[in-house]
Amino acid sequence: MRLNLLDPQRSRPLTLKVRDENSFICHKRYKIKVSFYKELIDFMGFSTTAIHAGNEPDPVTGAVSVPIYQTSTYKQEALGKPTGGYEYARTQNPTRSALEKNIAALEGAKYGFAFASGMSAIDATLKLVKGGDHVILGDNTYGGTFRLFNRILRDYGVEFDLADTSNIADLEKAFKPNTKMVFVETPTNPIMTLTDLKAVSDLAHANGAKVVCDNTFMSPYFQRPIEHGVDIVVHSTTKYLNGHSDSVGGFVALNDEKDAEWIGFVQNGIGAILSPFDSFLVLRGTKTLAVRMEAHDKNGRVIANFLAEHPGVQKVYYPGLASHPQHELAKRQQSGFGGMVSFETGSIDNARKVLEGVKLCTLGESLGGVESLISHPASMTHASVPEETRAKLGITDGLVRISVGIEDVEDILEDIDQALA
Ligand code: P1T
Repeated sequence: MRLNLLDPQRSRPLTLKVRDENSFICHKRYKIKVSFYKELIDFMGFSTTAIHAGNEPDPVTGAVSVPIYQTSTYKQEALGKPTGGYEYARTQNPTRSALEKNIAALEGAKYGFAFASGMSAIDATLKLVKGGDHVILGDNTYGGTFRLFNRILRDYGVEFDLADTSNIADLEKAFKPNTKMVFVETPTNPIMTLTDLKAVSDLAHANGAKVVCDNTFMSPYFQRPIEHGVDIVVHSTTKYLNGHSDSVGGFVALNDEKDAEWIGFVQNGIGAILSPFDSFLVLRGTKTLAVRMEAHDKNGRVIANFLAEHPGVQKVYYPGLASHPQHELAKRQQSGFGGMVSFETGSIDNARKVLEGVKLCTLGESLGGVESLISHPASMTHASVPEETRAKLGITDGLVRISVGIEDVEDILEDIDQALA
């Protein structure tokens, strides 16, 4: 038999001729059974995978960086015989395919699909449910996710209820006979509440429902939801995966073949695809994901600790603080805490002083870029969430969110300090 393996440490897929799955091959001084090697390649280091998975040198020119295949269609040698296997760029594009392999590998998923935005990736995932199905949505997600359910999907007959997915007893009560999906974000935007992914996956699966996790805040560098039992991972690649605030995109990663087939069908059928240029940018971004996430995490911890001691700050939301109610879960489920920090200033006036007083941090929506961004969730990212829900969750008018960048931390600290003064 011929064995095709994606070995991220090699420049092209490894093709071996072996007798059968019980044959032995040599890998790094060890003799390993073929069946076992397939598992082993999943254990390549994260950075190696980030730099090499999907990033094979161009077979025609040898270009080390995957080119931007800026084309809408491909020549067919004869009727029904596309030259390189590509037919039309909505369906497939080599730059996008490279990115899809890359992020799927980082999430430990077999299949990956790149979309035009995080919202279109979430929307495509929700095409796995139909009118009459019920979805449980975490009660604190990005405002746009709530808006998609509340203002759009509801009109197509998709039922949903909000639940505090950090509380398993609360979640258990939300299941109905027609519940097909549980959608969670962990940590949540912007309150940084965690959901125990293993516990939620066990409960959902026992009730015949799939679990979707929005992994935007952690990125696969700090959290790999599929390893905890989650079925589908979604991302806004606009944030950490791209990392440079210059591209809008989204991603769906999953292992189930039938669901993957449907997501691929939806991606082509609806056409909310990531462009070749954006695919190139994100592919370039993921190469440095590990070093950027380490830097965000290091700076995030410093800023969170500084804010926790500041007399002008009433409360800090950051899972890396020992005072965070789910600090132990964060240590277990994540391998870092990241760069997102929210804090309570007590009033809209105090919040405004900080938001308008910063000089280095930029007031604006979004997160996950190399530059520090500061925002006001109540009037910006979560404006579409009803006021009473916001109040219940702690998204007050005095809440400020910082996406801590990777500038020199002393400079970020000084900036926030002078704005709080
Ligand atoms: O903006 P877009 O790429 O469509 O991604 C939507 C989205 C999905 N999931 C999470 C957790 C998000 O935070 C977002 C977008 N969030 C912001 C724009 C923000 O400032 O929080």
